[in-house]
Amino acid sequence: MAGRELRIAGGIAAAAVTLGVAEIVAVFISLDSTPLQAIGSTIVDHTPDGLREWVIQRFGTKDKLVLFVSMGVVALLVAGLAGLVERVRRPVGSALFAVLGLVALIAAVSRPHAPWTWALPSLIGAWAGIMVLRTLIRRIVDFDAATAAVAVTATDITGDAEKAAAEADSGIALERRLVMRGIGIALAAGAAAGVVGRVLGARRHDVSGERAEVRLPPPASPQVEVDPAADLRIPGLPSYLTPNSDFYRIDTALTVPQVSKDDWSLRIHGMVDREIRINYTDLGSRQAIERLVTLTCVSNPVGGDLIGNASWLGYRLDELLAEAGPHPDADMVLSRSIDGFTAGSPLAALTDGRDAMLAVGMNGEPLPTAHGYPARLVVPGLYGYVSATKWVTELEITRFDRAQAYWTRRGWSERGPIKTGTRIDTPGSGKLAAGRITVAGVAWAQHRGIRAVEVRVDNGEWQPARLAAEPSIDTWRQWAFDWDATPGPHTLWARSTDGDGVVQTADIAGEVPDGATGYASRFVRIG
Ligand SMILES: Nc1nc2c(c(=O)[nH]1)N[C@H]1C(S)=C(S)[C@@H](COP(=O)(O)O)O[C@H]1N2
Ligand SMILES: [Mo]
Repeated sequence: MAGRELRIAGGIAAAAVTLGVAEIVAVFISLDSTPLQAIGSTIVDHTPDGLREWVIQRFGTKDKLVLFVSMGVVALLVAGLAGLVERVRRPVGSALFAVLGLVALIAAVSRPHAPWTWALPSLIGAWAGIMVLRTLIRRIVDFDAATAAVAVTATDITGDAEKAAAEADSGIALERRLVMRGIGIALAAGAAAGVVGRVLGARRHDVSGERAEVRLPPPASPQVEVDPAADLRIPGLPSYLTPNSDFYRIDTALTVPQVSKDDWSLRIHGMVDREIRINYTDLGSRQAIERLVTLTCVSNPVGGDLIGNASWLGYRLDELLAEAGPHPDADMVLSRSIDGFTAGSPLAALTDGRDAMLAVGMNGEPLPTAHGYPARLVVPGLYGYVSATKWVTELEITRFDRAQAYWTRRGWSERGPIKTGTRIDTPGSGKLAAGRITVAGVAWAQHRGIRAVEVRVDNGEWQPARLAAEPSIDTWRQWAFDWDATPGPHTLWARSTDGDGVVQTADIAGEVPDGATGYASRFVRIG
């Protein structure tokens, strides 16, 4: 390695120290306070809509991985550059470290609910990185000097040239070894600190232990018992209830927030007669309900899988809100999560008698941490982005003309009632043998229910599909259609009619700003 490469490696090693030290400091503060985490979350919150849509389309729920890999690549490049330009008397690389550290620090303390201590990981990390960078660069300069000395030796000394050159060479080798050892130690120490910090931090803040101990309250009758006829049991068709481990996850959180039930509380405030705060133990004195509700993401494209059905255990929101006494001129409930995400729900949707709830259980278990432990909102009939706040800590009663929620500020519609949708799950697209083929899927129009599903082959007549039982109008409904497939290419179409008798629209619309529309379709080749 020559001087240039050594400088680049030195910069990268110093960056490793910065990030590693920051991870260690963050163990005592918060997982979200590290430079990568803070900058990453800030990027998530400020990504232009077009880019966000593109990333989600290309990478789906791997978007967070893509973000971290991209940040890693940028960090490597900048660190290498910092090493390259750093000089003993002109610490340009150190200045670069300081600027980036400051950026991370500002990002960290600007996170919602972040106390000033969130500045410490970036501050101490950047300081440690600069110290290491300075030390390594000084060594590299010594190495360069030794190399230059050899050049001089080789040209100037005529006498015992070979011996002198050999001595000088071994001097260079020694300097180089010293420099490489320094770089190696810094890299290893940085990486080790990073790993140890992550593991210790995760362990210290992890709530899966206490979650496993939670005993859910018994729900009032009627307790959920799913009619077996809700499941058609057709291969390729997902089960009526979505297991927690298969349930889609969508949120802006880069790491799953770890909120202890002992620290959690829900504050109901704003346009209310009396502000109230409810903690987890207070909930125990209230009557819980258990309900089947299908959640859907507004970003679900036609045919997509950002939809899942669960039985939720929780507390009626109309009752909790009544305790605070919303003012008659209020029309919005702005729910806020521990990490600053907000959703704006129509107050009417939470108080019109539907089973809107503060959920603590999902499919018979405490909420999984990724789905909002210890408490989240579930509102039948509204897309998740306007209703389903996970790790919820606040309900602010306000007005749509006064407040804006997270996604509304980013170009999505202020209100998000779920649109009637149909999905074909089976057959998959591809080549199939002629004969009897069962076409099957799911249909949803939460809080209106599904009255009919129809299937059309190519340009033929719409024909009724058979429907599974519908245990609740707040959930999806399975359907199936037996098709005598004839050889050739075919397109299958499916559409639904909701409980009010309204057929879903054929108009094709994208997800932005308020949900995709259009019939479900599947191209197959028979023969
Ligand atoms: N705290 C928080 N809650 C959130 C979100 C979020 O980004 N942060 N996303 C919402 C969106 S867009 C959807 S679709 C649902 C998804 O809930 P799930 O991950 O449990 O399926 O959560 C909602 N609740
Ligand atoms: Mo969503």
